Amino acid sequence: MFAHWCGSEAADRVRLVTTMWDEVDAESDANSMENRLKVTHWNSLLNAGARYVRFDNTPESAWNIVLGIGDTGKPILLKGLYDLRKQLAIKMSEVVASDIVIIVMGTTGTGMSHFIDKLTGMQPEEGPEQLVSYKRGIRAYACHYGRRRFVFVDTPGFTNTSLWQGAVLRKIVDWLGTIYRRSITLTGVIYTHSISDTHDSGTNQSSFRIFSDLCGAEAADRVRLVTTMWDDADVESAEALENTLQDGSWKSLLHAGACYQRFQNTTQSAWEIVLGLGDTKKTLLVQKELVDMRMKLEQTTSGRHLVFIKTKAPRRLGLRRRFRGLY
Ligand SMILES: Nc1nc2c(ncn2[C@@H]2O[C@H](COP(=O)(O)OP(=O)(O)O)[C@@H](O)[C@H]2O)c(=O)[nH]1
Ligand SMILES: [Mg+2]
Repeated sequence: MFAHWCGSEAADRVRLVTTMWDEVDAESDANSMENRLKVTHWNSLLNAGARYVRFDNTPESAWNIVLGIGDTGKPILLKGLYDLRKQLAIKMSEVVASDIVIIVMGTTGTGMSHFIDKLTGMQPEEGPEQLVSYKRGIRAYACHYGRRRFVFVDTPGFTNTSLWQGAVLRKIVDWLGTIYRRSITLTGVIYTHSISDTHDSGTNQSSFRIFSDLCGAEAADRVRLVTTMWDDADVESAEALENTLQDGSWKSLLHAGACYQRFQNTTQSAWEIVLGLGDTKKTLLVQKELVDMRMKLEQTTSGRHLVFIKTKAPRRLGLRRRFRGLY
């Protein structure tokens, strides 16, 4: 993430500094860690012009590092932050079979995009588009962790009408079907649920049913059911909701092998959830139904209860004006 923020143009402004050398017991271990960092995580930034230095825990050492940078100013962090979303966004055709692909789904507003922002270091998106669930497409962001490339897939989220749930499901399923036709399967499917909601609402229940039917029991071990907004919630009612979900709507998917986790609104917590998935890949039920069994979306387990419209139907039916006020 740090490397992305800096960008390669400003790499010569960067000093990668190791600390705690005076606390090291076995110098050989520290040396091998130092070498490992240089050839793995730090490699691309060093190649682009960054310098590596040891800090000796003395004022002179600190000043040497700072003065060694010189006084050439370059926009580092702000430029990097501004551009990060553009830098990480990839097209569906750029996803490859060796990627660890993780899709995030849930009801709109439960923190799907925020979860991906925490993983990648992207700033939240601004503007009215953020509110319009149906109009948003599927977006994929690629970032490296260790030697692996992770692709996080952000979805528009389900809302409270069957019509829009169908439209969102179609977008998600088109994406999943297209990558599966290219032999790309998923490592993880994350479902976010806001724990600060006071109860398991009808919208949440229907979103979850679509989600669960889309994954299927065989791929359940790839699923992480994640509650968000713990820092915003009343703990007592949040824990009561947590129990209600685990003993109610979520029970059968958990029984089939899905895991339940709390998201603590930190980068570390997001990565713990993601890394806990390992790198096993599986085909989701809807991918088998669509591609292997050649079903139409309307016939699939997740799609058969929904209402589907053609993308341009709202204009033809004159519904667009009615819905404009709602979303
Ligand atoms: N305090 C807190 N805010 C969160 C958390 N997760 C998401 N949010 C906020 O909730 C709002 C909606 O999140 P967003 O990711 O856009 O929802 P999405 O529709 O599911 O993509 C944003 O303002 C987020 O910053 C969380 O765990 N804690
Ligand atoms: Mg979002």
